[in-house]
Amino acid sequence: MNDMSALYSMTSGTGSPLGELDIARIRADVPILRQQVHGKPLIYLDNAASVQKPKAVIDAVSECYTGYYSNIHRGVHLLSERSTAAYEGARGKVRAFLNAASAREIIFTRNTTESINLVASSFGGSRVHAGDEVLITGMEHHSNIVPWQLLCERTGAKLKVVPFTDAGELILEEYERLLDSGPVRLVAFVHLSNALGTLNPAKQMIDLAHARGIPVLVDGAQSVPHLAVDVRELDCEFYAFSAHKIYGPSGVGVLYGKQALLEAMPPYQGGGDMISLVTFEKTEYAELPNKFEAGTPNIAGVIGLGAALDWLNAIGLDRVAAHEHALLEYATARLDEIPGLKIMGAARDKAALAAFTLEGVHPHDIGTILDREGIAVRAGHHCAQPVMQRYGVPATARASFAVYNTRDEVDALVAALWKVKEMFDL
Ligand code: C6P
Repeated sequence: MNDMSALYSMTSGTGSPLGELDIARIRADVPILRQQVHGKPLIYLDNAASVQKPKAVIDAVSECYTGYYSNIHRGVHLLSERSTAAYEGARGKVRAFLNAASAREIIFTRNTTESINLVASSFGGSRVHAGDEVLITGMEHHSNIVPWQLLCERTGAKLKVVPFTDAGELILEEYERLLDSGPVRLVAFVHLSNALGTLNPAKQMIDLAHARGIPVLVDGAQSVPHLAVDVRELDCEFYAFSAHKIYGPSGVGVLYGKQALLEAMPPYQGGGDMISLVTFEKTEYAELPNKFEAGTPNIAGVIGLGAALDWLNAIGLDRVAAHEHALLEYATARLDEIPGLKIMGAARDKAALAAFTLEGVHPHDIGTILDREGIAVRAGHHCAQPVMQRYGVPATARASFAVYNTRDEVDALVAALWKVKEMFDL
């Protein structure tokens, strides 16, 4: 926590460490929350898809473009120096945020999806061969399935999948069995499931893989906005996330990778900024992290990510996690009051979201009717179709929380769901 955390200091007596005044201040920081939709105040509960942006982030992006924007790493002029310093400063903030050992271990990409594709292509392409196995879990987002399928198609390797229980918890005995049952070259699993809210036992899973000498990639797209992540404590080889889910701009992703591994991996893409010398005969690649950042990156977006991390750190991730936990507990209890509503995912360790079905109503209808009430939720398969297949449903409605959400908003959601039932005569 830094000095600004004193701004957010009252306790609420609702299980949340953030009092009403704190939440009011946090909400005041996020301009879009003052919008109306369909003539009603916006209640934004689609944070797992993408979170809304604090003014500090919007300002950082705008100040970059209005004050000092230029391309980075290239010019000797003042603007280029300033842009480079701000861009590399943001890399330093990400390093500190993840507690990575070095800023060289932080690669900027476009999003989580590209971070995972980078590893599948570069690490997978050089280390995974015919007959080898890649182990994922049954609750992965498509972004942590399809890149491995592509790799397996290319190499003749096999994709193995760890199953999970009806409650949405990975079956760890099966995980261990699969780790031992073939030549697994990489484990890739989601830290916090976007479809179930399950918080997987990342440290335990990484230790189990390491005991067998197997490297691990963690998909942190949903976890980083909700809990403090320490990559050195986790000891994972790779950790991927997106800026847009952690109060930053869209179009920026992060890949953390252990330095020795990144150094040994071939480049993912070729082009400008990732080289030290090019001739027609041969190219020498740049040092980390540039080796993996070909072409002009999203400069202002990266700087915006740095501002987002400052904003979140000022509140304190421990308090964010506790607030959202209290909110989820409250939401779960209130949603459970509605007959015919079934929450999908009841893991003991769960965070940030409640996905549900309502008997007799298609999730898309739920989403459309809630929208008319000013409430934004996501309805669909959440890019996790195998999870839907596991439960035999086509889709769910999902309310997902951010630090700015309140109990009143949960009450409004519940009231609107009662309206949905009335409309369908249920
Ligand atoms: N999930 C959701 O509504 P990108 O699109 O690359 O920023 O993130 C992909 C991704 C990867 N892993 C997990 C666990 C995710 O939840 C997501 C994005 C959004 O759930 C959009 S589909």
